[in-house]
Amino acid sequence: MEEPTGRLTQKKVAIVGGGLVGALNACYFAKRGFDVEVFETREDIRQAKVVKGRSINLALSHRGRQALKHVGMEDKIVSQGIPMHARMIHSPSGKQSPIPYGKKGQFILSVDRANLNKELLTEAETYPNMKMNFDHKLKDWSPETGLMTFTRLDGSHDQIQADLIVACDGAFSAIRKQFLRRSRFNYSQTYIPHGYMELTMPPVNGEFAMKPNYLHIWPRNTFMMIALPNLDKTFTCTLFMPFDEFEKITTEDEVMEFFQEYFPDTIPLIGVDALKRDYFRLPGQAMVSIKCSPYHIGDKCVLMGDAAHAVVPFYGQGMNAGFEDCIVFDEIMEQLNEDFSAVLPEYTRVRVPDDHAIADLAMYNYIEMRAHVNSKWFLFRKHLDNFLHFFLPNTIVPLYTMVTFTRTRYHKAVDRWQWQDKVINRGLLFGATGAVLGGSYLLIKNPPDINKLIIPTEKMWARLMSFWTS
Ligand code: FAD
Ligand code: EGU
Repeated sequence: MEEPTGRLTQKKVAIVGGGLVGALNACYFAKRGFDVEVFETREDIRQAKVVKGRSINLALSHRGRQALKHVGMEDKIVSQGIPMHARMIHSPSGKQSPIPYGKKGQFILSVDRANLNKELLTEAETYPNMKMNFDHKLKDWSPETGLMTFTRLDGSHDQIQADLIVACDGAFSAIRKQFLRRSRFNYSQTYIPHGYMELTMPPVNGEFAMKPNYLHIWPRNTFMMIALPNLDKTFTCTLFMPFDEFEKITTEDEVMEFFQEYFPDTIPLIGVDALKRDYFRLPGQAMVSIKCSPYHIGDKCVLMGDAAHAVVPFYGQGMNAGFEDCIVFDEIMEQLNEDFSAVLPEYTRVRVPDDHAIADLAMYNYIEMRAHVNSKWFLFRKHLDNFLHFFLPNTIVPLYTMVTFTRTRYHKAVDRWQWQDKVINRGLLFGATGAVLGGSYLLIKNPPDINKLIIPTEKMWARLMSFWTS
């Protein structure tokens, strides 16, 4: 068989984790001609009857799509997603207000996590130089030799050696444990006080219960719910709420009271019985934010996706950022001729500032939403953003636009956002100062007769009365 790159001895790349980022990375490394093996704890999800795991659907945007495009998967995945052209803000009274994401034709996609994972695994398997190993849980590995130990369900062990280990084993990465034992490795993790719970909204008479092409949002300060559409005409609603509030609700009646108070319009749509049942199916799930650096050890091992940077989901960017990691690594591989000893440090140098920036942005948005975002405030802020962008399209670009619809480096997007904020504030200050100065000037030039300024009480009353009655 012909080798894609014509190399005589292919280097062996082990990808640990066959989740979203691991499966995509398998395509990237296989495409370059490496001898690729993927090791995944779970059984093949394409054969599994029940797929457990986090969130059912995800918002896919530009960065993720670009990464899929590199391996020829964009069109296929996009065709299986549901476009969301706008957010739909639900007020407590049940009023719905759409706010577009951008110009016509700009949208994000609601994609099914399990389906996306399956498609990526199937695509990876089209490369003859790629081998999948399910039921392989990494227990330990040696940063010195690169020797990995896997355990299997039958209790057996497997030892495998590779030239490069690509850790895509998620937020609780087993590979990362060895990084933590080393000197000069920076690590921070923060659990936020909120948990999330997923609830399904079934179709009504065979149709979507709400308008399908929207990301539905119920912003209620500390409580928030989001709903994304699925191909089977259901919506997956994700309720975000502080853990202590989750714990306060212990009976079916308390569930109904809570929804009656905050999300009354969703009760008939989710259904009273379903709500009472599903609320107690699983406890609230935790969310963690993890930052670390460097992302590599020598020329042996590199962290990508959630293993390198778990972010809270309040920007819809976790998977998108992980997918972008794959492109960035691939670009550096191209520049540096696949020399791992040069590529790995360069990847850390280039990628850390951007992944840290998106982790910070997502956390910032969490704090902001929780502090004072109700539906009125959300509508106001998004309309203001869109308004300024409309009048100054080249000066003011909303942060979410840079994050969601461009490949502007995340840390550059933050810089630009801070600069824009200054410009906007200066603009307001200038406007206000101008008004005061201009007003003063006019007053000095045309000093009003002081006697005319002091209006007798009875005259004032007459004026007020005429104002109200006219
Ligand atoms: P994972 O998806 O966690 O995959 C890791 C894989 O490694 C798993 O298959 C696991 O079985 C395997 N594994 C773990 N340990 C081992 C081991 N020791 N040995 C072998 N294999 C192992 N992102 C978006 O872009 N848009 C969104 O709208 C969005 N919404 C979200 C909503 C919620 C509520 C949450 C929690 C997250 C959301 N995300 C979103 C983030 C997204 O889910 C993650 O960023 C993404 O799944 C990361 O992919 P990954 O492959 O790095 O990790
Ligand atoms: C959370 C959970 C609206 C899927 C952030 C917007 C999210 C998603 C927003 C989840 C919000 C929040 C943005 C997108 C997206 C908004 C975004 C959040 C998808 C700033 C499945 N967020 N999410 N921002 O602008 O840029 O619409 O679980 F409510 S998509 Cl929290 Cl664009």
